[in-house]
Amino acid sequence: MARAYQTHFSAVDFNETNVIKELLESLPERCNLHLANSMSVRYANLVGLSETQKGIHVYVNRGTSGIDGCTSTAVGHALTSEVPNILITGDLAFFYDRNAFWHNYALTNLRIVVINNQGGVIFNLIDGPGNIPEQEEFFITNQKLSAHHLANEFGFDYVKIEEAKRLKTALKDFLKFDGKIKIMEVCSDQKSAKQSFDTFKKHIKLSYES
Ligand SMILES: Cc1ncc(C[n+]2csc(CCOP(=O)(O)OP(=O)(O)O)c2C)c(N)n1
Repeated sequence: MARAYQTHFSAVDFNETNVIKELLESLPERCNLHLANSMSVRYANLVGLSETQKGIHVYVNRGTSGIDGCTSTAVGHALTSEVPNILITGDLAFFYDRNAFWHNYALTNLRIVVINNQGGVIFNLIDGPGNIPEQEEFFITNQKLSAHHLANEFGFDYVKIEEAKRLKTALKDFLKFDGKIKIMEVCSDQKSAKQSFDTFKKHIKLSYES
């Protein structure tokens, strides 16, 4: 696995797996990490945290697998905990649960990373739904919303990431806990997400075979 990791991440590409890797490496020493369904938790599971990252508590409703309530859970936890709370979510899970922000409490210790590939990319990446004619409309559910509007509406800080060059410095800034809820929207697309995930799986498979 370590070899797969090295091979896969030696290229400085901009794709969902690379973003997750950079983000997990940048997490503060003590924090709560919330992972939405579905690719957020799958990516994080494959990329993993390092042995030295001992103060990070990971939360995910993987047993029930709903996209409903992933944001609400992170919001509730942020309201009741002292440490930073970081949520990684896809666009459908994020917009589906937007009422999580409709209250009057300040969320100074919450950071949200929205991987926006304009649909539920999970259904492009797994066998089964990937091969049927209704895939686009009923499984992937293509959509065009931007988290920028939501951030404006609620008065949150917002940063948009579209290339690898800005990612590291943007993450440093984003993860400073300086009193305001922040949203980082990572612009992705179905095609590159599929490519990077397939390549990552290939590298993992090869590392076990050789
Ligand atoms: C309440 C609910 N409705 C539908 C689903 C089925 N479902 C599982 S993952 C998913 C797509 C999630 O899309 P997104 O949040 O953009 O994440 P991505 O797949 O891109 O990682 C859907 C609709 C679900 N898990 N829960």
